[in-house]
Amino acid sequence: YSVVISGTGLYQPPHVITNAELVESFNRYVDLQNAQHAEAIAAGTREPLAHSSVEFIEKASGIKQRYVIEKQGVLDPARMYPRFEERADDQLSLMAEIAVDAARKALAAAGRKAEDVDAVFCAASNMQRAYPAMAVEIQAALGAGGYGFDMNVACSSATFALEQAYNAVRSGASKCVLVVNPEITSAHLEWKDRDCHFIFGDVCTAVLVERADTAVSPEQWEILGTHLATQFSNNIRNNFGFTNKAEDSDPDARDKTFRQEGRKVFKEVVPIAAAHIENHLATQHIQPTDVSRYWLHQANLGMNQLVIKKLVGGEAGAQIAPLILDTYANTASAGSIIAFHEHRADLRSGDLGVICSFGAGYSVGSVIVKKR
Ligand code: CO8
Repeated sequence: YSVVISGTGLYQPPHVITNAELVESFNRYVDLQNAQHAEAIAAGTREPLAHSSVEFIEKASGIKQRYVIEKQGVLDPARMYPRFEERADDQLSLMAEIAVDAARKALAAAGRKAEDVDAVFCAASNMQRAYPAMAVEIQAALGAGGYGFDMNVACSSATFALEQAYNAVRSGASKCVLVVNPEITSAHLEWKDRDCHFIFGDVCTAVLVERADTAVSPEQWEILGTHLATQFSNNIRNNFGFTNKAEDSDPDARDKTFRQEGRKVFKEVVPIAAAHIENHLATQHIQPTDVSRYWLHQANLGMNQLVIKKLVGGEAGAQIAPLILDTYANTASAGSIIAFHEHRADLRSGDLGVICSFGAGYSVGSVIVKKR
């Protein structure tokens, strides 16, 4: 069967943190820490913490603000992480709640009802709990049929899930698959580390994938092919996990939240991503310059400019590779899907596009689409 993306949906959290607000609270945290450890710093047994700066953040990343589900806890210099209320087992969990919101929007865009869905893939860089799977809770909350499962390939979770959806529909096993990417990055980002405190934001995206011959959506994107690759690297890592307790490890240790070697990631991932896209397009006899739009992973402005330069030459103009990271920051797996959601209305029937993610793992996933 031919397969189309028939609708997308976006949940945008209610709170914005600007770089100015972020840096102001971070610098207050630094001053408090340095005052608290003044003796050790004076004795030379402890390094003082350094201030962050808005100029650095904007120059190094292109990020200007981020959306978060909860803001006060993040900006409280005595806390520096969000404050969520624990929910009872019979209440809808937070991850499911934002996924249901994005999913309903994608269903409406595609002219579908939840009962038309026969598979739900919840793909994100972290899951709120071990089990039952988030996808099964989302399936039940929507009233969808079939089955659901969770998957995690960090920043490439969405594109990897799109390949699973594409194959399920192409083979005839499923008719209509819902992919959701609830990214609550604010709860696993290290807000106390100036090297990374500005990088991430919260969001949820949803994509509906279905058989072309029965799709009813006014706007459809045929999936021409998908291509996934991974290559192990420790340069982006988070050691939080279910064995931590048994290892008697410190739950507040630095390795239990996001950390990365940003420079190495930048250097190593750009050539991998550019070559990956080029090779994938070649299998379909498409030149990189034949593609009208690249919806790239949204981690770093300079990174996307370099990937595009390698592919088509020149700078990454907003026309060929739109940016959303200035307003959303890095939203892990959801970034390329937000770009696709917000920047496709001007394309015409027959136009080609590539959705591509790259990040932790390392992992790269590309999806070639054509507007019907
Ligand atoms: N303010 C002021 N100065 C700073 C700050 C700051 N906030 N932070 C660092 N500096 C200083 C550094 O200490 C350094 O000083 P010195 O030269 O004296 O050592 C100097 O500025 C330069 O630092 P860097 O070399 O680190 O700066 P870069 O230009 O490399 O920029 C970036 C840092 C922005 C992190 C950049 O390297 C980058 O974006 N790299 C790509 C990273 C990337 O794409 N990562 C993938 C993200 S992971 C992912 O997408 C999914 C993971 C799962 C999600 C987890 C959610 C929580």
